[in-house]
Amino acid sequence: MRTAIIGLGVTGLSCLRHLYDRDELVVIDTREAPPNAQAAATRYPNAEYRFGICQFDFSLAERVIVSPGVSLETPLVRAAVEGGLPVMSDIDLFCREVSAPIYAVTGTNGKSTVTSLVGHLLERLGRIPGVGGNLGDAALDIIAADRDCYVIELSSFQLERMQAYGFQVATVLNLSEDHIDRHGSLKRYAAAKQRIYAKAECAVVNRDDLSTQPGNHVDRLVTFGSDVPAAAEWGVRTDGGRYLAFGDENVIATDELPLVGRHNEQNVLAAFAILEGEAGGAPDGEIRPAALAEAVHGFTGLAHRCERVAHRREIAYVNDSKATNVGATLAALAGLGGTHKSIVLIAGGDGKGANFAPLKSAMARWVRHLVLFGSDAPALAAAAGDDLSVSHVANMGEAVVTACEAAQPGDTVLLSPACASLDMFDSYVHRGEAFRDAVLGLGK
Ligand code: UMA
Ligand code: ADP
Repeated sequence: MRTAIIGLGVTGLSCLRHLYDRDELVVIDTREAPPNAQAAATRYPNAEYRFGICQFDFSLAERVIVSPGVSLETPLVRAAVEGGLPVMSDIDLFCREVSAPIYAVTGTNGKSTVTSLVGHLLERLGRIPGVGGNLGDAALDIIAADRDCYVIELSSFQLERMQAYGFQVATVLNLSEDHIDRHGSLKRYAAAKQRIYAKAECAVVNRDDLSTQPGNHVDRLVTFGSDVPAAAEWGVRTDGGRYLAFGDENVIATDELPLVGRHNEQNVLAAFAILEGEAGGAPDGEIRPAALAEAVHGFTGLAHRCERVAHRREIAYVNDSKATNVGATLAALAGLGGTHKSIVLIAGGDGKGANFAPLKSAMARWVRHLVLFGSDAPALAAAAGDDLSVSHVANMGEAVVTACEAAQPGDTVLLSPACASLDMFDSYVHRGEAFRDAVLGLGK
């Protein structure tokens, strides 16, 4: 078969490796020098490479695998579609290759945390999961003979171009505005997320967010939410303490959880619900809630997600660089905000076309001072309104010094940008490291 692969990033390279001995391959990238050009040419010399082009004659190709970073609206992909070629994602190749159960996680926020936590829980329960996808390691790169199941994080970009479906457990954790610049509207973004449920055996649904319910029929539903759970549901009980609960069974006290913030309570509940969903499909059934509570210990959380990087002169410094949309920053403010305005918030970057207005009341409630940088700083300042004190700065170093000067003992300096980083940094990781370096540079 002659296959065209569009994009030579992490995904493109994984597809190239996977298909090299099977298909005749042409690898196309609109960039003159894509990141993996050298490695690909050395390792896979018999593939054809076409870089720095926006048009291609697809008449000899039989299918096209499009990397997630490439919009389906680009002239290149449109030409392939108009030529009648099936457009696929790396996840289609993955689903066709593996026979072990797949637990698939999407949502606007919490995907990486839940995917990693489900992997952690499975390992603690004696399983051998492969864990990856949008999280970082391409799905095709985590396939291994000894894996007895897979937990994969899926983005809306991967889902919108997937053809194969039928996950053992699928979940949309939550839904709020993101990637509007790519999808055009919240409706189309939500529709892409919904594709995870097609032919799924079990759906894990957030009772707090109706848009996470499957639009198609799914045989088995497991739910989680922040309310008191009914029988066989996951939720929160507050009788004599605060507990994550399964029906009327208190499973774990929230102050024993290894992750901070109310949003992370929801992430742990979602992970428990996924495990229960997967056990429902197993011939020998049941996972006991007490075993899940035991297994959650030792999970340390991921870097750049509400990560405390320093405590200096009675001020906490928290790196939430992965908060690349409004919903994530709202969760961080609600999770870390106390009873008064004790947060100095550093935000800004590329807002991806988002509406920042929902931040206004949360900032009025919890933010003492707002420090802004990046291309959407003016839009964030407008959303904050005239009552909040705001500083505009040029870079992360200035942002941290300004935030430090504005903070008072007992406060938290929080980097939670509500924006993508790419206007000023290579990635959210680079942005988070710049924050940490600047904080450590403040000295004792
Ligand atoms: N690009 C071009 N021309 C091309 C191909 C790519 O300009 O011909 C650009 C894209 O516009 C993009 C960049 O190159 O800016 C990377 O695109 P890619 O599709 O090559 O990306 P990969 O390196 O394959 O990484 C992708 C995911 N990236 C995106 O979806 C943008 C990674 O998620 C994921 O970890 C990886 O596959 C493995 O599955 C990153 C991400 O930011 C972390 N995801 C978004 C998010 O989480 O919000 C969806
Ligand atoms: P994703 O992979 O979906 O981007 P992460 O687990 O990496 O999610 O978390 C990214 C950011 O989203 C965190 O830094 C936090 O601010 C926020 N967040 C995490 N979990 C939730 C949740 N359940 N609801 C809302 N926001 C969340």
